[in-house]
Amino acid sequence: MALTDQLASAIAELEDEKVLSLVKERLDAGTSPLEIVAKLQEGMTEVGNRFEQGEYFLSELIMAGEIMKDAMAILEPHLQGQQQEFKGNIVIGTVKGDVHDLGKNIVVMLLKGAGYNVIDLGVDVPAEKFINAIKESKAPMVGMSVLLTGCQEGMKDIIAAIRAEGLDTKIVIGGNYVDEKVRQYVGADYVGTNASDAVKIAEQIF
Ligand code: B12
Repeated sequence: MALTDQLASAIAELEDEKVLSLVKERLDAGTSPLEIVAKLQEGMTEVGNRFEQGEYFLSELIMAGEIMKDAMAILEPHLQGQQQEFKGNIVIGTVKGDVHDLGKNIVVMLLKGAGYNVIDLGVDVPAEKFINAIKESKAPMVGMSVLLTGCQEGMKDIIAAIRAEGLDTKIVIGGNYVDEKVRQYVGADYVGTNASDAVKIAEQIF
């Protein structure tokens, strides 16, 4: 896929300095931070494609991840709002076996910005950890991030374990490949493919 956007292509080419200066430039020009995130995500998808085709190796994946982290550090203050009072608790984590967290962290930032108290369990999160956090916080919503297709079965098991506890919480899955079909298969209540979906879904739940 040919990338037409300069920022998307800079991250795909792993041009760290160019990425950071373009992010700053666009913020200064008034581009919405979410639009900038979408371009970064587009570039990261291309990094993934190149990795799949054997053009990039693990070192390039790691490098792309580092560039993305630096770009997010610039964007973070612009993504978080000035909410004073919490609208409620949300538990979130990347499912067991999966350590991808850049996307999840953006979701966390946006939810915080929208006024929720987010309990972030980190990555590689097993069922018990989700269950304990939901019990403790009585969170009406739990978010699960997944990027590895191999972790789908594990996610299904985590959801079944939460349901078996009879907890009154809505389960929202999200990640790069999930869709309605995956949602039905794993037994989640909602599915989202970008960070603003998470906020829209939260508005419906709360
Ligand atoms: C960077 C990266 C890494 C980094 C991660 C660094 C980090 N701290 O996260 C590192 C180098 C560690 C890594 C490792 C691996 N990776 Co990797 N990685 C990627 C890459 C290139 C980008 C991911 C990313 O950060 N995207 C940018 C963010 C902003 O987007 P996002 O994650 O999709 O998140 C957005 C949405 O999905 C959504 N979202 C995310 N979570 C949630 C949750 C909720 C509730 C909601 C509503 C929404 C939501 O909102 C976010 C913001 O809009 C992807 C390619 C791709 N197409 O995704 C491969 C990719 C995910 N990796 C892949 C693979 C194979 C691996 C490894 C197995 C490689 C290896 N041989 O070791 C390991 C696995 C490690 C593990 N156990 O998890 C494959 C997975 C293939 C598959 N079918 O499962 C991909 C798809 C690459 C590819 N095309 O082959 N990876």
